[in-house]
Amino acid sequence: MTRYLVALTTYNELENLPALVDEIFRHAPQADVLVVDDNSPDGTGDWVRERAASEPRLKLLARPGKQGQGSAVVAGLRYAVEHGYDYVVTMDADFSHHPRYIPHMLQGVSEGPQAYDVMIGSRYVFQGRVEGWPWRRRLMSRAVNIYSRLLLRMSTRDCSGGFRCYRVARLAELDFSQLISTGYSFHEEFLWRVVRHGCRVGETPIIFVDRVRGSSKINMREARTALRVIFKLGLQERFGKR
Ligand SMILES: Nc1nc2c(ncn2[C@@H]2O[C@H](COP(=O)(O)OP(=O)(O)OP(=O)(O)O)[C@@H](O)[C@H]2O)c(=O)[nH]1
Ligand SMILES: [Mg+2]
Repeated sequence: MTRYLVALTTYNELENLPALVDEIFRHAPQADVLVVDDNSPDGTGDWVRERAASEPRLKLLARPGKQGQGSAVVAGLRYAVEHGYDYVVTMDADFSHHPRYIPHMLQGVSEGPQAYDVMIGSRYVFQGRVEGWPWRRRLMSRAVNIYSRLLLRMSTRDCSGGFRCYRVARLAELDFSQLISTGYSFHEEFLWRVVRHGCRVGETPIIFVDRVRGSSKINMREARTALRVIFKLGLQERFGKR
């Protein structure tokens, strides 16, 4: 039997998570849902624990404190490898990544001889877009994508989004300990590593909607760190050993 995992990263997402988990099960009833929570002060982890008591498809990976979104995604990917899943979807838990796209993303990595190893829910391909962001945020995201594509020599349109679906057998071939990102540059770095490893990457359009509930966890310090890490990887891309 094919096994699917949807891995969510949460830090204070109690306002979003209950409805999101229901919606994921509505669109992907065959999947398990893993919540990687960093001891959210708002009790997100406690809610998962309670709900998981009556919902065997729901799992909690509780970490002691906030360790960054990137490291939480890695924990979800490792969980998929270690627990024998075939496909894993990673997504934010603030409804910016809508579960209605999951079936199509899974199709992209599982069906036909042309199946991809990685399928990206992409804001920046035809028919994809962002809704609800002020122009400065849009510009920043576009600029970060151009920056990463140039430095890391990647052709993917959306390198910074975290809505992705992976074929777990390919993930199992990778050495996660090589990753240097713990924060937001994880998405660019991991994509760069899977492409270098020879994975086939596809993109399918999504409409990304700014969060309606809860607050953003991104800040200028983390954003600056992300740019620095991508620059460092860019040097490795140009001058480093393969
Ligand atoms: N486990 C864990 N999850 C995190 C951490 N930081 C952010 N997250 C979660 O990762 C997802 C993305 O974070 P957001 O705050 O939405 O960041 P963003 O999407 O880049 O920014 P916005 O568009 O402003 O919402 C959300 O589900 C967060 O709750 C962290 O340190 N640990
Ligand atoms: Mg968000």
